[in-house]
This record gives sequence, C-alpha cells and structure tokens, in this order.
Amino acid sequence: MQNNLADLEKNTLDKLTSINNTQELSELRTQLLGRNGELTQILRSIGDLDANERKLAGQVSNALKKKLEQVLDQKNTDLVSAQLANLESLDVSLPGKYKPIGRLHPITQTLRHILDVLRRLGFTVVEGPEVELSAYNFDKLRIPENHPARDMWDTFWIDKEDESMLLRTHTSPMQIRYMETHEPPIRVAVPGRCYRYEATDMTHEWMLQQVELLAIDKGISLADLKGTLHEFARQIFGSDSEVMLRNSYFPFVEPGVELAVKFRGKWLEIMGAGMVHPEIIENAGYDSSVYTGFAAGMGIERIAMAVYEVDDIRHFYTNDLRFLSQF
Ligand code: FA5
Repeated sequence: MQNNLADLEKNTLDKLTSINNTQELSELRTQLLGRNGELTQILRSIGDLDANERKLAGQVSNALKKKLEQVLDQKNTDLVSAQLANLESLDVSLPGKYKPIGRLHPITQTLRHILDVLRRLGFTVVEGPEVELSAYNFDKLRIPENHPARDMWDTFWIDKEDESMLLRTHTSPMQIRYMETHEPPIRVAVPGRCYRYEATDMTHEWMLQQVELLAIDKGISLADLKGTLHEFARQIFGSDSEVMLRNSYFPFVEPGVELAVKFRGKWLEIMGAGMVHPEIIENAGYDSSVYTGFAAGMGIERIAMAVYEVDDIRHFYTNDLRFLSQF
C-alpha cells in the first residue's frame, strides 16, 4: 500500500504542473478525491486490512489526503489570481464589439398584447389544429358544399381530389371543437394561423393570424358582444379611437356584424362577429332556449396595421430588417 500511495502522490504532483485552468483542476480533484476517486478507494480498502496494519495505513493515507488537498487548494488560489490579473489588464477604453439586440416580431407583440387584454376580460386561451377537417371548417359551421359562402374562403386543400382536409381558413372551427368537448359557461380565445388561397394586396395576405372569441352562457345578448368589442377596441386602440360596428353575414351567426377601425381616414375591417346561431348551439347538445352566446374572429395583421400605422400588410412577412427593426 505504501508503494501505491507514493506512486499516487508522484503522479498527482506531475499532473498538477501541466494544469493551467480551474476546470482541469476540478477534474483532477474528482479523479483523486471524488466518490470513486483513486485515493478514496484506497481509504475505503483500509477496512479490509489486518488490525495491526490498519492503524499505520490509516495514518499514512490520511496524511497524504490532507497534503494533496492543501496542494490542490493552493493551485486553485494561484489559478484564480492569475485569471484576475489577466482581467485587470483589460483595456476598457477600446471600442466595444457591436452585438445587435433581437426583439419580438411586431405581429407577435400585437398578438401577445391582444391575448393579455382578452385574459383580463375573462377569456381563457386555447389552441386548435391548423390542418383541419373540411367538416369543421365548413359543414358544421352551416356552410355546406356548394353554399356560396364557401367562396369567401378560398382554400388550400391537402388533397384536391378528396377535399376532406385543408389548411383552416379561419379559427372558427375551434368554436365547434370546443363546444363538443365542454359544457357552458364558456369563455375562450383561440389564436392561430389561417390560410387562404387568394391574391395578396395591401390588406390581404395568403397566411394570416386570427384570434377567435367564443362566449356561451345563460342570457348572453348582443349587448354583451357590443360591450366586449368596444372595451377591447378601447384597450387596443385607445379611448379616442373611432370604431364602427356594422351588420354583416356569416352562416354560423345570427345576427352577424363586423367591426372596423378608422385608419388613415378610411374604415379598416378588423373582425367578423355575431350571436352564435341557435342551430349550432343545439348541435353542440345545449338547449338553445337556455343558452346563447357570441363569437368573433379578428385579424391580427389588420390590428397591427392600425396600431403601428403600417399601410401595407405585406411588409410584415417580407422579413426586411429595415422594416422589422422599427418595432
Ligand atoms: C372570418 O374568418 C370569420 N370566421 C369571423 C367570424 C368569427 C365571424 C366568429 C363571426 C363569428 P373574415 O373572413 O371576415 O371572417 O375574417 C375575419 C378577419 O380576419 C377580417 O376582419 C380580417 O381582419 C382578417 N382577414 C381576413 N382575410 C384576411 C386576409 N386575406 N389577410 C389578412 N387578414 C385577413
């Protein structure tokens, strides 16, 4: 054992001379004194020796342990002082290196602000599938095949021959999915991407983000919808902004409305909304003489246009840093 200890001491001191950073030093300490370290194992094996050998072996090994610990500690102090000395030689008057700071995309900033406002108004945020069944995107929303309202939503089909699956054209399918699996009272906000096979222009993109609202309860009326939308608009656009609610048509609501905000002297439509059609309430298994509700679907890019005064929606997704770094 004495020989083992002498070898171990010599090897350790040799290794120490070539170590020049605290990471390597810490590895050496573990190799030696860690739970399965070489010296730890020797110390552990002392218990197996005869009683007369045990005492001497214990004394010698413990003395070596103490000595090596001191040597390692000293080396650590030397390395840390050397590092500090290096730092002190840093010339703070040299020009710094430019590191551009990243930030969230303006649409993400707008979406997060919208969801914060909606949470404060009592809505819980849930998400739904972007690849959707045509049954949920259209049929269950009272838009059967060949209904002219399908023309409003030109579609990317997953399989053109089959036409049972598509990239959702709006977030409204989640109204049905949520009602199928939950009981009233319901207050949900559903953010997500939607896709429309259409030509782009200053206010239309082929990929857009919407947030759907659905509230179902006893005694919800059009007044609740109006109140919610006005408060929402006040918090997003400010109390001096001008908004207009005008009538509109969507097969899944009755009556249907749309909300527009005054932007650069013109009305910009930002969402469709209305009272959930009684047939949809009944199909969900609720009694439409007891439960009523409202739904809305807003366009996030359009809201961002009005908030940040951007006159062409296409700027948001062309990834020009000169545009994006302004937000
Ligand atoms: C709908 O998508 C309905 N699902 C909204 C709805 C929900 C009505 C619940 C009633 C009840 P619409 O196609 O109008 O409706 O789109 C809603 C909003 O999405 C629009 O007001 C607009 O802000 C935005 N939007 C629609 N198409 C585009 C597009 N191509 N590019 C950018 N934004 C769009």
